[in-house]
Amino acid sequence: MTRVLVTGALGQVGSELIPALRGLYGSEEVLATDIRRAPPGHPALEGPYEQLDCTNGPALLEFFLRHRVGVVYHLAAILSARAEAEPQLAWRVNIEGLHNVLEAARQVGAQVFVPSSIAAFGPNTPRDPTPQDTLQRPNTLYGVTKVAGELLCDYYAHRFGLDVRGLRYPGLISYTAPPGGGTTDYAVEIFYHALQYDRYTCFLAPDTRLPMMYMPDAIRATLELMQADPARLQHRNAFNLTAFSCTPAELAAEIQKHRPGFKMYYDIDPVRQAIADSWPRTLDDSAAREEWGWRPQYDLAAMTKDMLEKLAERAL
Ligand code: NAD
Ligand code: AKB
Repeated sequence: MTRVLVTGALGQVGSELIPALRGLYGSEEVLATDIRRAPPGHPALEGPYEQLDCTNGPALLEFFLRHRVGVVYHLAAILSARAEAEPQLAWRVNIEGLHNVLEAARQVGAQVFVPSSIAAFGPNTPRDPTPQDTLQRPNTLYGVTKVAGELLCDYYAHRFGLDVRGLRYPGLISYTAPPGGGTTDYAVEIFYHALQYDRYTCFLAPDTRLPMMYMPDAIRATLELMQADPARLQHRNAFNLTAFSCTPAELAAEIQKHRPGFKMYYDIDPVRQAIADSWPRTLDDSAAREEWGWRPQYDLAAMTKDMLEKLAERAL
């Protein structure tokens, strides 16, 4: 039986990937880990859970050997806004942590999933739509670590034959765990504020268009890529992935269709606005569609309806 390790399992993605993986492989086979102690009631605690710091290479290798890890989903990271505030930490976690995971996986021959991001592009990249293979000169520390990470994954695949795959996630929208300090966090926060206060003050300008995706699509894409026939994968790693693109004003208008009293205000944060302005507005994900059959299921309208319904149910 394949034992599956998830790093950064308490985060926005891990909180939904863990139950999906346990549904596929069985609870005991999926080992959830994070640097933090898991809060009571977290889905990660419905099976094995351990604290594990991915920047500790020897501890990580010992974990791989002790549990005979066959697949690793490496989600531990520092996201864009926090990385600008703590660049040294972001380098350690995003680069040294990734290197430790790739080294451990190389030593035991494990399959690896590593997320990249729309942050791997920069202000000189064509933005509308951003091609799969194009100029990547990001000017954020998070983006620098994502490009370096993509290249490191390619290197391990070519040099050591490691089966390492990855997606460039767009901004992810979900209701299980809060986002971890990114630039697209507004698109999650807005729903909590809409339901609680019927108003939201957005830190990005109304016309800031960014690629987005509802978490069920992101989880399905992750599992589909990992199960895809390797013979069909020309890219393997760092696939562009998108579902829809929207601006804060468009998202607010969509929420107003369900909550006519909802009001949107703007108080722009120059740091996060500059980050967003350097990212793609729309993405060309035709490589993912052609090489492993990617198709999103949620557009802006379907995502908004489901988010509002699910959050309202949770509040009951
Ligand atoms: P998150 O910030 O919600 O979660 C990251 C988790 O990593 C946290 O639970 C944190 O405690 C943990 N962590 C931090 N340092 C660690 C360490 N040294 N060792 C072990 N764990 C550590 O992030 P997320 O949104 O779940 O993102 C997962 C991956 O997806 C990241 O690589 C991120 O860059 C990528 N991604 C996310 C989004 C998004 O919108 N959420 C978009 C693009 C890419
Ligand atoms: C962030 O805003 O930092 C993330 C991402 C798009 O990588 N959500």
